[in-house]
Amino acid sequence: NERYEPQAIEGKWQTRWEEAGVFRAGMRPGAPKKYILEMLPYPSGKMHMGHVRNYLIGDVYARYFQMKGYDVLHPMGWDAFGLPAENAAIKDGVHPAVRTQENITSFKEEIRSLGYCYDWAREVNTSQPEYYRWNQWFFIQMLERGLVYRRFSKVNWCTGCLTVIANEQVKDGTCERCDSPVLDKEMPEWAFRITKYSQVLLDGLDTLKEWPERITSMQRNWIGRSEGAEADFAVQGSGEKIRVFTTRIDTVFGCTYVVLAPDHKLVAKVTAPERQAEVSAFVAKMAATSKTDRLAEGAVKEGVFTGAYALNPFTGQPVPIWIANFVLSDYGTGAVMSVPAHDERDFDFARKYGLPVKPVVQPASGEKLPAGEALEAAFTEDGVLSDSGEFSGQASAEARRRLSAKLEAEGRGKATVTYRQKDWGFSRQRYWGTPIPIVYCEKCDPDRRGIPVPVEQLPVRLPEIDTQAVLTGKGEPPLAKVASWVNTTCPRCGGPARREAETMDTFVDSCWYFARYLSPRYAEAPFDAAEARRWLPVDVYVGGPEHAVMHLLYFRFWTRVMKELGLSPVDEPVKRLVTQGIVNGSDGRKMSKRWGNVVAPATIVKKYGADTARAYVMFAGPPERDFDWSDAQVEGAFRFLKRVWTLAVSHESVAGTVYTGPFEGKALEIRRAAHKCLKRVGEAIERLSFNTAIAGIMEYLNALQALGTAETPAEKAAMAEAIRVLAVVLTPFTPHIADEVAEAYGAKAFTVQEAWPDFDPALVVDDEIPYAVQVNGKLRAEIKVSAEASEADVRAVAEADERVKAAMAGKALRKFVFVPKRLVNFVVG
Ligand code: ANZ
Ligand code: ZN
Repeated sequence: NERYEPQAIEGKWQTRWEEAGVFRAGMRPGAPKKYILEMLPYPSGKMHMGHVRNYLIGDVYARYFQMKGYDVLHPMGWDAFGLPAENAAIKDGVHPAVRTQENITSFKEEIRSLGYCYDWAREVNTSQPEYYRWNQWFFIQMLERGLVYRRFSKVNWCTGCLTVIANEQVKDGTCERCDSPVLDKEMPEWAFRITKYSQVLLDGLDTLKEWPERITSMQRNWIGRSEGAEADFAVQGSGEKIRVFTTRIDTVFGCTYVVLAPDHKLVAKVTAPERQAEVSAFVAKMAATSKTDRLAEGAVKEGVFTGAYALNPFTGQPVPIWIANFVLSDYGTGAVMSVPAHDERDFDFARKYGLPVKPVVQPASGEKLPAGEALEAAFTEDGVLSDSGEFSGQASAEARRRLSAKLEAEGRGKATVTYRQKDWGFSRQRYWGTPIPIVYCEKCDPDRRGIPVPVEQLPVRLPEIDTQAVLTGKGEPPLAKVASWVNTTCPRCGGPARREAETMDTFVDSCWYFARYLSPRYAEAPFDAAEARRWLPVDVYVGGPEHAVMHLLYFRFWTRVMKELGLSPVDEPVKRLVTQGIVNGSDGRKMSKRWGNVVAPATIVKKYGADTARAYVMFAGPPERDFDWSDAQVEGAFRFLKRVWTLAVSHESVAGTVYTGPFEGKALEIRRAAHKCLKRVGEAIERLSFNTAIAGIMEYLNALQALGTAETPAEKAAMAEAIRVLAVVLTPFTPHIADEVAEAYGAKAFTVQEAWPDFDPALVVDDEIPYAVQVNGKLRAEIKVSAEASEADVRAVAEADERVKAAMAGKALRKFVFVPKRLVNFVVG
């Protein structure tokens, strides 16, 4: 065909690849492996450009390494449980399973239309019992090891919807959906003890050398390790002690008041009778304010005095005990020693309520802070202690060590390490998720701690439901309404019992799916440990940076657990992480319905074909960078492929030319262009610099066009090779046109199954300097090497020349003569 018509060729190649099983992993057992993975999608029905880009990054890489001879694993699956399908069901009564299946079908069709190279034999769907039974299995293993537990925690309870709602849905104490009052309610929930791994997860970050620094530092902050001390302040006139947590025990002599969280358990005990009314009112007000609002930037600091006093453990001096909005009960010990001279927050609070300010750390510069109320702002840096008894004159760091040691020796405190990270509460009042495999039996388990379902009874399947009756969005968790399911028998006594009606957070599903791909139908365990030894860790993982601290932390935690369970040998799931940038609309705003700037992948594929869509998206910028959509550049990508097509068609008569050399003049130029292109594109792909790889191919195309038609047998043979090389370098990016061209030039296999040829080093050097190559003083060859080439480079290129090799064959080298920028001479005999 004279004209480039992608619609006429792309479907054909997709079918052929599929039928031939070209992308099956595990077919090259002795070869080195590459496991290339993109974050599995929530099947929302339609693909957007973010998906296109995400999958292309992995796809280009996967195709390239397949050509380099690797056994490549590149799987795809569905994060199929979750809220959108359930909310849609609440609206229109379509069962989430039905909706999800429809979405998967259409999403998969779109993936196919873009020519992605997935091993579909390993497809995983997290909403299938064969998958989620292993979530349940993990749950039970972790329960036995104390890594899963049941706790009570505060939730936002909407008195109208009769359900738990998220912090974001609470506006001024009322529900965003129905305007009813929202109350704090203590609810039981299931949690993973991820904090047991805080330090391990922190240390592991140091080994993740190929993760973006932005992501590892977000995880570091999220885990939030801080070294500090705990100290006991005795409550005056009572046997109680307030234990505070501080990172600045060196400031303890400057503590002028103590603050408890409003919900601290000692508040009721210490409050003086005459302060009772005011304190209770404040506590109630705080209970009605969400934590987010309490801590919001610029939130006013407020508090009340309890009427009680606590004794400084070092000075024995009494200081007033307050409660305030900015102290949280779930951080540290829920109690703070306040040092207004050295902490900004304490300083503001002291100013507002007229509490004393006492500097006890002086700047290391030797300058002296103004005393007391004259201090204009808190001095928050380390320095030298003053007015601190026997510790005066010590530097902050040293004082911290000594003060902590003293507390410890006296049994009144200790040095501590605290982490900001919280355990992961994972039970959800939803239908469309993994049932938690627990039953409650009043007889065997009066405290309702929960009895695990025996492993051999797994999976606990989601029941069939009357969608409209069960998925209403109101009241108890949906599964609690399914009497035939929720009522069961106790595995211990056989008496009546009730199932846990909450389901698991969908982040559980994505914690280990990368391992399920290794043996997706395995029925003995979540995955086959032998396969894990072959394939883990994932070599390259591509996804959105928005997952920095949830998914990307949770799956690191899960990987540690899988190792402890003897399932997998690795400490970390992923070697190299690539977080792709955003595709904005042509107006520079993130593509969104709201802005009306969305470009649907299907539209582009229909108009220009998948190869144009692929080439454009990969050319538009480095993977990690955002880019703005440009119709003009899409046109440009299409014109580029038309030129590829025209070039291939116009030279078709050279296909199959047999010629063995030598190559000189134009023929040599053609070959040099081809080998330089192989080198440049290969190196760029390995750096994930896909845009420069395509730029290299474009330059190559220009060079071939400029060289014009091939006339002599040498030129024809060189051109035939050059066009095969063009097909090779295009394969990762635009695989359909690549296979079409290669086939016309006599290829017997799919280009992706052909080896990515090694470039010939002699052909890639820059042509500035010609060298005469002599053997025993007789000219045997002329080579060209880069001006920067060293003596060793020139010698290597000369030795690699066929004619030089022939002249030296069977003889021993006696001497090597090197005349810079002129000639080399091999003296042999
Ligand atoms: C006295 C002090 C003096 C403090 C000083 C700081 C500076 P990070 O580093 O984030 O861990 N704090 C402790 N528990 C708290 C709670 N439950 N809610 C609010 N604030 C709390 O911060 C630890 C510091 O935050 C602690 O050190 C404590 O104030 C405060 F010159 O203690 B500091
Ligand atoms: Zn029982």
